[in-house]
Amino acid sequence: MTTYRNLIDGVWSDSDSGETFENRNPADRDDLIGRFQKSTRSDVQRAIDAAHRAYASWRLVPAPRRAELLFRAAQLIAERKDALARDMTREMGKVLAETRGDVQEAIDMTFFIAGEGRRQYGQTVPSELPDKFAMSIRQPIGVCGIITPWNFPMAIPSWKIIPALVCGNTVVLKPAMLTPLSAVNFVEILVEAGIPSGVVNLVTGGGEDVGAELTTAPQVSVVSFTGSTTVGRTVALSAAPSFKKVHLEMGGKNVIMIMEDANLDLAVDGCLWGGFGTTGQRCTAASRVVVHENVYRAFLDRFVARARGLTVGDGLDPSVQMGPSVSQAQLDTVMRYVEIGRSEGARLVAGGHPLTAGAHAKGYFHEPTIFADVAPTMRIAQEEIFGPVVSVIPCTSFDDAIRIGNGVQYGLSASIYTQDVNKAFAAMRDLYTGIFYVNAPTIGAEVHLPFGGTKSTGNGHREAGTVALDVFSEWKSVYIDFSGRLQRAQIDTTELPA
Ligand code: UN1
Repeated sequence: MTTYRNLIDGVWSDSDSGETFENRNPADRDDLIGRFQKSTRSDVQRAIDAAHRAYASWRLVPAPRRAELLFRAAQLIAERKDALARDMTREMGKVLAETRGDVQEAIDMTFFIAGEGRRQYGQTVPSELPDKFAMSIRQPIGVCGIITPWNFPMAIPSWKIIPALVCGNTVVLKPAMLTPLSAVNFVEILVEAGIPSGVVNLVTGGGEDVGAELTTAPQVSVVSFTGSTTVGRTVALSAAPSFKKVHLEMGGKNVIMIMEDANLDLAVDGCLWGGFGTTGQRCTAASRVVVHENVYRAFLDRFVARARGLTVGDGLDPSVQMGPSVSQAQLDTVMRYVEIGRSEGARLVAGGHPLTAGAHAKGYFHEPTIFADVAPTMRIAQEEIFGPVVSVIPCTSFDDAIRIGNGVQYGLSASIYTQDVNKAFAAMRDLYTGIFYVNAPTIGAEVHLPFGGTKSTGNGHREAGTVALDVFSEWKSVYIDFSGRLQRAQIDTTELPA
């Protein structure tokens, strides 16, 4: 059994605490994956100091040269995709096909953003004055504190770290305590690709120590966080006094709207994949399905039959379709919401129980669960559960569906199933979310378009796409006067020569 270390200033080192924590397989608690450093605020401070020192030279490396190292990293991830995916399934439970997808997102993001090493476009504009040049350039910001969740243990670190690096920043990464191995694997590859010492640092441990230090330390200029809305609020509050740039990517309660003209087979497939993929543990999960009353019964019967037929088990087994919840705490949350749904009067039509016998005895398994006849105001239709629980809500019209769809505090992703192009476009315009799908579920965003949400899902920033650079750079406007005389800008234009 391996004890993994923090990476600080290019050295894999033990925490000052002398303590470690365990990482176990959520499909089999007996499977101990490794021990990781339970880090202190002093460890984080050393990592921040290292990142701060490394920034002085990394920011001056030409962006195309920085990108060369990133291209090399993408290549290495691709070569090791299978082993990385297996480690990830073992530490967080989602099925191998999905962890391969997670690693692939890291590959795609790294190649895509490395390309930005040659494309950090600014603007060149005419000056108001003669013999004067005007332009804007992107500048790196400094040390970035990166705080990542367990549900996409390699993809999300890559979404944040790679754009931070290509812009010339340095990084301290705090991965979720449930998935530190994928973070170590990712950072090891960055080191192997030639990223210099101190440019990327990794510190494992809890939010109250590692996270708190990253969000308050004066030398950290940017914080990028993906996780729950509750923790996101804490991050924003603790980063506010030092005016850090804060990027938050938080909860979702995403809706699939099924209109009466929808292709129901397609819709059922979409709801299964959107609702139960990653065991429902995606911020983009389709946890609400709003169905037109005229097709409600037909849809529900098929959806329930298919959900009951899903094979739940260890994600390393290729015949398994849905893995465990990531932890006991997450499973407890799922069970608590099943109770809440029952007590609110929703009709439990599939699942509803943990799976504890036989092959399921040692993991955090739960049946794919569907509540029908859910009222839009019920807690199971309002609150993010982050588990395999889908609420099906009847609606009477297109307008009713839009109203229900928008009637939550979150705004990440939404989808409509319809054959009517007019309804599709109207819904695309009127759903107040950051991502929208037509005839596809709410999950599966691609790396080269912006990713993020409205309302309590985010704070106005986006990651992925070329706009990812906006979080990790700031603009400098540059004026070069080569006239050799004093020229006064913003004078009354009547003073200009005829
Ligand atoms: C997340 O759930 O935190 O669009 C990210 C998707 C994936 C990313 C999900 N590409 O579902």
